[in-house]
Amino acid sequence: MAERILIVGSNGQIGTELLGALRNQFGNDQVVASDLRFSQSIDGPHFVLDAMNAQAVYELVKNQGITQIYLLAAMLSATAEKFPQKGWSLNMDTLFTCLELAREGHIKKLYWPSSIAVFGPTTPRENTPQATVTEPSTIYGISKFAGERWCEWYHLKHGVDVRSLRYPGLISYSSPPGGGTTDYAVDIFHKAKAEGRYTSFLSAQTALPMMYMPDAIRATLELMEAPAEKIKQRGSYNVGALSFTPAELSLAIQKHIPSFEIDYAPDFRQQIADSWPKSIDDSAARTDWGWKPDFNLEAMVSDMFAHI
Ligand code: NAD
Ligand code: AKB
Repeated sequence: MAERILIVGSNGQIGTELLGALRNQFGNDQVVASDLRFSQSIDGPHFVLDAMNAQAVYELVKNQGITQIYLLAAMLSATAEKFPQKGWSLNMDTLFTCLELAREGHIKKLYWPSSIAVFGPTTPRENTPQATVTEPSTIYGISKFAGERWCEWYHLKHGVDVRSLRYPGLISYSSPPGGGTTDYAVDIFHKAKAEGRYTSFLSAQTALPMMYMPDAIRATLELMEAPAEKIKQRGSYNVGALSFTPAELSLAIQKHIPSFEIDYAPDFRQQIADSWPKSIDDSAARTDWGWKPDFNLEAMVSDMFAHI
């Protein structure tokens, strides 16, 4: 049977790019986009769907003959600290709905992203291992960590084919980021181009793991295409690519815009960033299903300026 794929949360930073990549792979009509709002820019099957409405998700899956779901609807770290209960509900309830659809056999495969936010202040911060202390201090991180455990439980108890990556901060040009702590690394490009300067909400020396969106999309597709027996982590995989500070990113930007200036006004997101890893050990993903990033800092910055 041909695969028919539903993206839940297709209008966001990842969905915007994942939709095109999946449609290239599976064909336009085989990939169904859905989000809270209708997007004029999306061709092909596209529905307004509130992922909190489990019955509506179930009906769309049945009516559209969906075989796989990519669940991207979520509240990210900075916003979830402001709306903790709403963030918890959105992040957990939508996952349960999809895990149950898989357990009941309505879909064959589920992709659900986790995050470096599963780690916390007690985690080793350099080259953070796949399995280590996970005591997240944000609601977002707690929801991602709990979600990982539920994914593994559904796989072990019910054979659900659920797959996941712990994305680092993602950098892209097609759509704005959705309320995270790593958003500065996208905003800075737009402000550099438009105004020649940027005020960073993280301090100069705050190193965080990051990844350029083409690498993140390829990692996602490669994970989902890998034979099931190669997937040893049913919670979620560490995936690494880049690690840099705002000061280092600003130096890389100055190679394209020499007059670019940056200053620093850390806000509440600094505390979140300080609780996250600086760099990631992704050897499990490399060994199990062959993960390898393409973009280093210079290549990513050049490609961003070529597109924005
Ligand atoms: P985003 O905020 O840009 O997009 C999320 C989309 O979900 C939005 O279009 C929003 O309208 C939609 N949405 C929200 N509530 C919904 C609901 N009730 N029903 C249907 N749609 C709803 O987020 P993103 O950056 O694309 O992230 C997608 C996933 O990847 C999330 O789980 C996020 O935690 C994870 N992730 C993202 C990053 C990153 O840097 N972007 C890093 C790590 C993990
Ligand atoms: C965020 O900053 O919340 C996200 C993430 C790393 O999960 N970009």
